[in-house]
Amino acid sequence: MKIGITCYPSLGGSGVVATELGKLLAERGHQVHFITGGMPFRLGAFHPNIFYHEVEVNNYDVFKYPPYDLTLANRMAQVAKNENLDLLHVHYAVPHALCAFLAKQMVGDHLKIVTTLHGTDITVLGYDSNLSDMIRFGIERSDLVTAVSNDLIRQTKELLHVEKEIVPVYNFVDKRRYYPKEVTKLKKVFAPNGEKILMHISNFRPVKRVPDVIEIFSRVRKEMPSRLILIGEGPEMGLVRKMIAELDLSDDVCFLGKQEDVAEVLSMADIMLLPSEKESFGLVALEAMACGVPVVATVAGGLPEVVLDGVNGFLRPIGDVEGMAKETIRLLQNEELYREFSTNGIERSCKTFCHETIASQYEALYANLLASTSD
Ligand code: GMT
Repeated sequence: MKIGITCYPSLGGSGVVATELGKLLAERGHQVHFITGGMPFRLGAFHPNIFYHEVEVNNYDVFKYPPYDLTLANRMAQVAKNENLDLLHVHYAVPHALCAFLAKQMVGDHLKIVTTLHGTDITVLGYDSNLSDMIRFGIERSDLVTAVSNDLIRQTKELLHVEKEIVPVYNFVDKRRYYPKEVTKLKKVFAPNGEKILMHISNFRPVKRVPDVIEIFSRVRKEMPSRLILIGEGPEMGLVRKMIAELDLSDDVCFLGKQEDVAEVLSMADIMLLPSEKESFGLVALEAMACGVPVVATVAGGLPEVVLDGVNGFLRPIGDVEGMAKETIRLLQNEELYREFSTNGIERSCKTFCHETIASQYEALYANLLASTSD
């Protein structure tokens, strides 16, 4: 198949999933064309089946708002025509589903549109009355729509009153890269006296509730020597730094900024903290599980479909920092329980979220779509 993929290329779970999927499809012999506003950050090494088409937005003085959407639609249509694409798989509904629809109008009905909903495209932007009708339209005009969790499907139907079938396809982790790595030396750098390492990775947006991470850490640190590693960057960083200074935690918190390859760094963690307010899936929780790290998180969105409470992590209500700190301490003080959770997480990541299984699922959906429309 010849597949066009569009996603946000910078940091973010949807971009990671789109890029990793593209690489897997290329490995399976499909021709994959990334049509994006920049080089997807996890694209990595050259592959003969992978092509990159940059969307270059015109910043002409007349434009108050540079026309990303129109330029993208135009580029999609160009690539679809020149490369004879079978389908465009767009990740994140806004504006990508609409751009794909426009490109299809330009190219013809033979070009199929697959849209994957990732989370905030529905759970945040779906509440904006300036966008909601457009999001519903984009979903309904896609030939196939998938979402990364059952909870996201439920929310999409409830919020936007979408009638169209939405197929659940979970995110995945590539177990050839994500497994518990030997990091004894590296761990000594961050926790020289055998301190426990708590970790949080996100885009530091308000929905991630990073201040709760700090609250949890400050409670855990009172009970046992521990360190907190924060990975990522975003709008709440200033607030987070201030809070860390005020609580006098600076000596025990380490900021690693944006990291491209987190597989190694994850293996250093003893616990992954994800106290989000909204989380359609929680890719970072899955990546942590694959590296043998138990997750302490909230009962938000699709997280309970990834992290099983009392099996490979603990889930507590949103904002329950006391409860999450208590469960973190319980796990860190009980070696047997910790080992069990760690093993359960690895097993679950390999079985339910295996990269091979999910890539086959997408492949089958594409093939059915193309077969059903060519009859
Ligand atoms: O986490 C974010 O805010 C980024 C966002 C994105 O679009 O990259 O993540 C969403 O998609 C990820 C990949 O499917 C999911 O793992 C995240 O749970 C989801 N984020 C939210 O729902 C807040």
